[in-house]
Amino acid sequence: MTATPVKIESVETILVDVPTIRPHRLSVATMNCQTLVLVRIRCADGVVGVGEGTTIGGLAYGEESPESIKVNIDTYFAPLLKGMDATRPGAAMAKLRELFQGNRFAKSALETALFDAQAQRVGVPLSELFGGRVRESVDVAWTLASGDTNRDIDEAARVFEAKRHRVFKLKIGSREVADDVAHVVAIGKALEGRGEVRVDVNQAWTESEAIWAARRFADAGVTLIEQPIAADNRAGLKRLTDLALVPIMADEALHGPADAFAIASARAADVFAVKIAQSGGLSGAAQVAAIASAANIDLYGGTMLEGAVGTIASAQLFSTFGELKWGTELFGPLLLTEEILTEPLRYENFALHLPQGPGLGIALDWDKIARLRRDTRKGASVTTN
Ligand code: MUC
Ligand code: MG
Repeated sequence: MTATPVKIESVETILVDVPTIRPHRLSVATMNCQTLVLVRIRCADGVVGVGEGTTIGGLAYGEESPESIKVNIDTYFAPLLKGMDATRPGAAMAKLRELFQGNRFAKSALETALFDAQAQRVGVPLSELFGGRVRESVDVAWTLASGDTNRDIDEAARVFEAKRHRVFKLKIGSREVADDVAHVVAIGKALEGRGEVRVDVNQAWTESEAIWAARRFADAGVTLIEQPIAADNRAGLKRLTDLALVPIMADEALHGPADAFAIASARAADVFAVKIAQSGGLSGAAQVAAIASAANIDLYGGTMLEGAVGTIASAQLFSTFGELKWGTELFGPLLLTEEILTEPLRYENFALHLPQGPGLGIALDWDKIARLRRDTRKGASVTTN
């Protein structure tokens, strides 16, 4: 039996600027504000699906900016999608991939909205369209990125006491390597017995700097090093992985299934940071996870610091992975000063708990979003280094 087709009536893209709770310092940018890129797809049967295609630091992190995501969806994707069958997200996405190059974040936002709508239509949580849940919650790490060692220690102690996070990812790479190492070692000592310390260098180091630091991190008990060197230096990442000082995680090097296959074939990482946006959507991310699993590479559920929509979409997918050894970092909404849901996501006992409702299982506060959206408010700015 085939489903009765339902036309896609409209595709709307909304930029929402939300200040962060503190400056979030990465080696590539300092964020004082996050711009959420929300997509709303209305279908002829009255079902409305939402998605998110948020990035970090404007154009500092990825090839798409919030503005380019919006303009490309409005100009190219939306006119093509209008009139297509909303009950066939796979067919709609195949057409978009055939006609439009790149634009992984835009595609991810649209695919999420299509799957949200379809899951609502059939009355199941989105996770059920990806094989069903293996877990009802995902562990959530917190990123320490204030740029100040003591402030980071206080922040970690606070969220640990509140039973929110016990894994800490330290953003480094913008200072001298020796200063970064001292910062990490100091935080590791202060948190001993109260949390695990990992680092994310966001590509900032040379290979020799990474080897020097990895030796010290191994002694200091750091459990994971994320993307220490340039994304395109796959051979270097393999050499670091082969050194086996501290497990190496690929992040920026991983732009979907083709990269996953190449990195897995070369065994150039121990862990994959799977991100729905970087993978071009939920199904691309599911393929990345399948490749990792076939290659005995561990999984970590990554984020582009999305707000509630992208975060819960990611959680829905990550809940279906057979293994998720390194947990997730789906804390994006907790970094923001404004709540855009009528009921916030549930962070408890060091984990994000998945909702039971159909689709994404969330309800957006559209009045609040109307007040925050960029076209009704003065634009907030991103400071790059
Ligand atoms: C990244 O590089 O992993 C994830 C957490 C965070 O603070 O930044 C992001 C991006
Ligand atoms: Mg990273």
